[in-house]
Amino acid sequence: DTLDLHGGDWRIAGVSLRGTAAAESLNPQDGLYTLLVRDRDQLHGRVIASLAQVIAAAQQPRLAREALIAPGIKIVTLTVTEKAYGLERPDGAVMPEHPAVAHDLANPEDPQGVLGLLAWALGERRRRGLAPFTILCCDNLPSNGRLLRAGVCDFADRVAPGLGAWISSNVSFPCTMVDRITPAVTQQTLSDAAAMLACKDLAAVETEPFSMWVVEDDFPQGRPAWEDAGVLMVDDVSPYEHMKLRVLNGAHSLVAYVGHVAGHVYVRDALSDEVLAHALDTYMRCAAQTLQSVAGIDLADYIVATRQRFANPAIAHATHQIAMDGTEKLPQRILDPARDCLMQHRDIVPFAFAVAAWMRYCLGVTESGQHYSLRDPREDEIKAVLRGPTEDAQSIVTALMTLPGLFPLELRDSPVWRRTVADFLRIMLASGMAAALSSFVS
Ligand code: CS2
Repeated sequence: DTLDLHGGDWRIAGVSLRGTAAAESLNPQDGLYTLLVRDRDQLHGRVIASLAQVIAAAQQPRLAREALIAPGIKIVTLTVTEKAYGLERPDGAVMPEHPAVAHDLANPEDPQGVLGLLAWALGERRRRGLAPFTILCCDNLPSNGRLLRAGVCDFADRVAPGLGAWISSNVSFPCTMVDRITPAVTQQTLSDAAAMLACKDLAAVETEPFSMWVVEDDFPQGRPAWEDAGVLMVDDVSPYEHMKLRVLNGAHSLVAYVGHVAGHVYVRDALSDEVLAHALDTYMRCAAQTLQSVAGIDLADYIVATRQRFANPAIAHATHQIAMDGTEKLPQRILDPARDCLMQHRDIVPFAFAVAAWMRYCLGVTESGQHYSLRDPREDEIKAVLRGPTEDAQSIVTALMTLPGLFPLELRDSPVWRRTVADFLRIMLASGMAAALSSFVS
């Protein structure tokens, strides 16, 4: 949008760390791709031309490294999902056993993961006397810039003592809050784009009309005039981040677990269940009570708008897509606000319901008997602790609550929290999700 308004010479060099599909589809199309925007009864399409090239780092690691040390690179943005970083929470220490981190600690000159590549590139830029780039994390992590700063510095010090301190004082890691629902691409995406363009576009993507970007304004090497395209450039992202993670993403995870287990393939189908929609409102109102006020936003309106976005009949957003990586998502979305409510003697019931739904999901079978993969990096560990009889709610709660590092201590130690979760889980197991939802909203 900014290029469209002002022109100029900013461009994006994309790097895929693992897959090759983006490079294979985009490069033969000169980086052009269609963005389809699906509204309730309208479909808009637009060809985006901001990508200069895409590098598949797994195939061309040298090209990826060269891109990162090119003098013209001013900003490195990241959208790699929560689990790709290999960072401990909340302090951002590296997880030495994370596969990409382990590889890069052993091979710092041939890095493959996020932390390894960033540390290598910053070290190299420093050695060559090039200004460092700004690192912009766009993933749904709490205080994403701060967390990533801690991780990159920790990693850098492990491979090049002193580099961490240099990064800490010379590299900026602004925090962000990015919000736009983006379902996985399907054949429908590609055929709608082809019909609109009268030619094939193998890199089309689709999204909803809503879009919100909030970015901490700390770009020592300069940046595009994003504010002209509606980005809120602020001093402190955290009120927006909490609002989004706790209200929108928390509710999204709730719908995903309840919906997937109950057989709703898409979020919009789940929302057509009135009791579920009501439960969702109750959940969001409770989560909103844990927030400070957010400049320019009426939280009641935000809740209504969020529900309407989820219900958008044109968006086929799979509950299983959102349900994945629960152990990475639960803390910032559901467990942190639950802990806050517990400590402040507020209502914990909606959070306990959401956690019970996640635990029910962890059993790996829908109510109609279909087995599925949890799509969680800790899937094996979850299966191992759940081995044995899974009819007993209390033992499931105990097993999952004691997964190392997942639940805050305050929740682990709270009999009332454990009991409330187990009570909902018991209803889910004995009488089903619909009965549990009714009991929650009654
Ligand atoms: C979703 C998010 O998949 C998920 O976990 O909750 O990707 C969500 O769609 C985005 O954060 C919306 O901005």
